[in-house]
Amino acid sequence: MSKKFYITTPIYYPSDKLHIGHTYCTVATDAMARYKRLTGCDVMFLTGTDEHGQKIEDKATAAGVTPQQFVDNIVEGEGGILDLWKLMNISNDRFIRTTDDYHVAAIQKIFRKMYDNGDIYKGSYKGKYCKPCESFWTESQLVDGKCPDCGRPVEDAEEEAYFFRLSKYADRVQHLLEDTDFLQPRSRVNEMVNNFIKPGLEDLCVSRTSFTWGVPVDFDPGHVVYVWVDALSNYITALGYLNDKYNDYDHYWPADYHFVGKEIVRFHSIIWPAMLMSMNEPLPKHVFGHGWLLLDGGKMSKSKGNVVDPYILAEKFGVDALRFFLMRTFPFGSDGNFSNELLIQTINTDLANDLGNLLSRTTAMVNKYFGGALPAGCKAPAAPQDCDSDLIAMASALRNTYEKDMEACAPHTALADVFKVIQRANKYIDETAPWALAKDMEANGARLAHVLYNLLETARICGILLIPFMPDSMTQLFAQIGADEAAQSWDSAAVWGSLSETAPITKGDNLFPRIDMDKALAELEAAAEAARKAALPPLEIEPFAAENVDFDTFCKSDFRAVKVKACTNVKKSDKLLKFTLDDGSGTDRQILSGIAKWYKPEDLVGKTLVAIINLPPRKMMGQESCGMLISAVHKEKGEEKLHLIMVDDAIPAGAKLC
Ligand code: ME8
Repeated sequence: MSKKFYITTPIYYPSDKLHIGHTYCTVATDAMARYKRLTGCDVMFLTGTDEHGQKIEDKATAAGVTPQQFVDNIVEGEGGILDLWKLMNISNDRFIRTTDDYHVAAIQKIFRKMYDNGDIYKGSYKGKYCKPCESFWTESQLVDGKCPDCGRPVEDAEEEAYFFRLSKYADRVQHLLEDTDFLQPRSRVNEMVNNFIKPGLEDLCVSRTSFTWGVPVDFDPGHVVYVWVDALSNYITALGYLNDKYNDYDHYWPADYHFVGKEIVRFHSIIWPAMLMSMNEPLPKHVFGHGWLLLDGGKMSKSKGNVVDPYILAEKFGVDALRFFLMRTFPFGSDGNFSNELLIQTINTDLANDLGNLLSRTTAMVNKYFGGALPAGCKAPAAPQDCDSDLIAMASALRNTYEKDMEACAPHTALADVFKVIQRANKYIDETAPWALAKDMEANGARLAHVLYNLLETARICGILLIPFMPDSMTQLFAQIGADEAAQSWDSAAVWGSLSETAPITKGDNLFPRIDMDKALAELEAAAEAARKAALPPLEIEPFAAENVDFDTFCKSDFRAVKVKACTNVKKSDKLLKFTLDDGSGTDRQILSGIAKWYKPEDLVGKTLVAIINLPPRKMMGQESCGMLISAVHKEKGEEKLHLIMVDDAIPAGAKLC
């Protein structure tokens, strides 16, 4: 019976379209799943979407649709998550949505099970809440008073809530992290133990009453289940745990690997095992926390506006080249800086130059010198030379090192090893100079055939090991070198000489044409600009002022950077927000601004804004306003829209704008 292998990606928030950073983890999981299938494992590869929570509810409200309509569009709509995974050739066996009925019902049973086991109890929650991350934090966990994950301001929150006895499992979880290879890479263990377990693991708030878009607690329907309890459980509900939709929990669980980004390692390596301990279920074997793809040194995120669109890149460079780049370039456990230049450089060097050239030169020579098939007997040379045995030894040993790398979740190292052999093969062409041998076919024909056979065989072995990364391109490679099914198998990758001596060779298109860097960069910039413009709503701009203002008059206006210390709604006004501002003077400044329609007060705390401060104070709704906050204003479908001008947080309060 074949060995089973269960691997998962995180389930993605359908709050925005996905970017290349999200694609990174799914491609890595796909490569691993394909590798395991290649080796003969019975693989279950799960991905999906994490659709509940306040963030989604808020976004849906802003978009004027129901939360379900909102997530349906991002998951199933054109250019949505399902389309993206299809485009990227993701071979998941199952796809779970946390709004699926079977999952919702199973979550209610899971919650009740932990409650019945005495691990969930009712209490009242007071704490610091980060809305975008949907995470509660203790004072000591905050960094500079802000959310330790995303750096945004947190707010005080108190509500009646259910709690999970996470503290009860602290010792067992610490042992799991420190004394086993559960959490990888090893470097992540200290961070978890020192930052979260040693300071004292507190019980976890696992229900909410402040919004409704979630799984209701069936025995207390005013509460919805905390989104992370709902989300983490997907890994077992998708196998049929406490539901009848699927029936392979006993077969596939425990998971072999959860691949997750580093910022959600905490949930997967502390909360998730504790939940499973509470339910008396086996623990996953490994959690691997990969790094982030960075852009300009920071994490890509829609709110920062620095995302890279995988659709544009895949269309321009091909899906396989993009998949390859992601896996080849960035060590899986570390952060890596994404750039279009690096992408093009990698494609040109590894794919066009090294692999593409090896294949096109070799197949062209077999066609030119032997009419498309080598003669029988070419495998065994009359007089082997050092360079032959060197190449053969390297290629024959490759599968073993590659296997070790892949088993250690180091796809970047596995690919580096494959490309060392490809580079060796290209050097072998220079050393053996087939074109010189071809000048005297009578004397050198057998030697030439042997040289070309060695090259084809090297391409075949490398091709097999590249299947998990570039499946479609490798099908083309095998067609060009005439490798039959047996010669494409995992087993045959360890057996030198598996390619038939007389395999029919076709010279096809270069699998990876060279890319003109400057031209491609300009085209990408134009495509990104077009996408940015298309995403903007049609604007109606205010007419420009006809009259000039004289310079001295303008200079009298005192514009300053101000930091929002507090912001609240003004009673009985649906227009006004009251700001307490740091203007650098040491005394708080109060300004009232009519922007309540466009902003929630809590979202503005901590932001750096621009104010004109030398206007005469005036009273609004009985409160004094000393200055005015500057906004950009335009009309959208006839309706006025205001955007507060926010500037770099590095600008100190009180800095003068001139
Ligand atoms: O976290 N580089 O969903 P999500 C690398 N719903 N990986 C990145 C990345 C980047 N720039 N940006 C995002 C969630 N990711 C939860 C998961 S699992 C039970 C629930 C990765 O859509 C990120 O690290 O915000 C995470 O692993 C994944 O994309 C999904 O992020």
